[in-house]
Amino acid sequence: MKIGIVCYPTFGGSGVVATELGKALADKGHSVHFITYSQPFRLGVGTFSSNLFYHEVSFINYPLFEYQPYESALASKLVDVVKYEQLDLLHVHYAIPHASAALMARNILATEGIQIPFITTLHGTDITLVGKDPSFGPVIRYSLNQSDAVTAVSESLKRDTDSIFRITKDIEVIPNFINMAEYKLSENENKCQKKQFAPNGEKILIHVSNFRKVKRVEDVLRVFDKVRKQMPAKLILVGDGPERGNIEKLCRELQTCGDIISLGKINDPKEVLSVADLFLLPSETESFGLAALEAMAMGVPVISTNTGGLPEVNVQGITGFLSNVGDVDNMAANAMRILKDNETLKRFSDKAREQAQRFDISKILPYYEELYSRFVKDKVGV
Ligand code: GMT
Repeated sequence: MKIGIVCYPTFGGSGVVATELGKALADKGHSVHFITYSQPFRLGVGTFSSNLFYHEVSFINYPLFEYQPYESALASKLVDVVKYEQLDLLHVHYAIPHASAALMARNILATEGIQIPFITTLHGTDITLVGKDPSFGPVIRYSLNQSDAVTAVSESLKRDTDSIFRITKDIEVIPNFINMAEYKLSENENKCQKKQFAPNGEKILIHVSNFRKVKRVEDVLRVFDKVRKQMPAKLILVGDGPERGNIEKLCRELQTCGDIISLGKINDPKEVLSVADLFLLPSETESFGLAALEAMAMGVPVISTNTGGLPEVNVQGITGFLSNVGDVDNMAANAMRILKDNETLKRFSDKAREQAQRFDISKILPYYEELYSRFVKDKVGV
């Protein structure tokens, strides 16, 4: 099949899922065309594939445009790529504004006798945070109802979408995935070593996110502060974003900066995850929590909140623990329950990896291929 994938290229779970899906489809022989405003950051990571293509959406800079009309530029680019690359299907990740741009492209192409189905995958904030704002509501509802299929990355997101948008389209759940084969680093492959971060054998806690308010990174620092008062520990922060200033202020207040290592944005956090003992994800809301799954795949247990789709990924008392949003005391106590001795830590670590296996790409990719084949009946396979 020839598949067009639209996603956000920047750091964030939806772009990661879209890119990893594209790479896996390319490995199976499909031609995959990414259409977005800059190259998705994970596209260059891993092996090169002659089945992967990238088409940049460009637009003219005109003084009248205080806000760039990206949706129109994207729709026009989609029309162009579908026509000239003879795509069979478009798969758009994150509803805003990708679903409405795909709808516009489909309608334009129909006037020229070209039929192009489009599938919309919902990732979370496109529904639960930004999407439900009245400034977007009617367009999202309409473009979801007009999509040939709509998928959500968790049961929780499906429920949220149903209750917020009451769309008529049936939403299918296809959970996020991970390529477990890539989460086994051999000694010489791994440039990270525990002693680089924890020279005296301290336990290593880690948080990976885009440091937006929804991630509650301040809670990460508060949990770490409580753990560090009970055992020698270090905290690795991976990522960057709008909350950085507040985090720096808080670490000074708590006097923990000396034990916090901020690594900034990292394209692929596997290596650094491999040295961590515990992953912290105290988000306000999380449709799935791909960052937690990536940690679990590396055998790192998770302390998270119990919101959104997190209970579908992190299993209470088995792969980690889940607490109410903001309950940093409970999160710190749970962290201590895991870190208290190496035997317990090993048990949680093994179970985390075992749970991550359930989301291996080999189990999830067939759901997408089956979905595509429903709309590209005469072109099933490569
Ligand atoms: O969490 C973010 O801020 C990024 C966001 C995105 O769209 O990239 O992540 C969402 O999609 C991920 C992939 O499906 C999910 O794993 C995240 O849970 C979800 N984030 C939220 O729901 C807050």
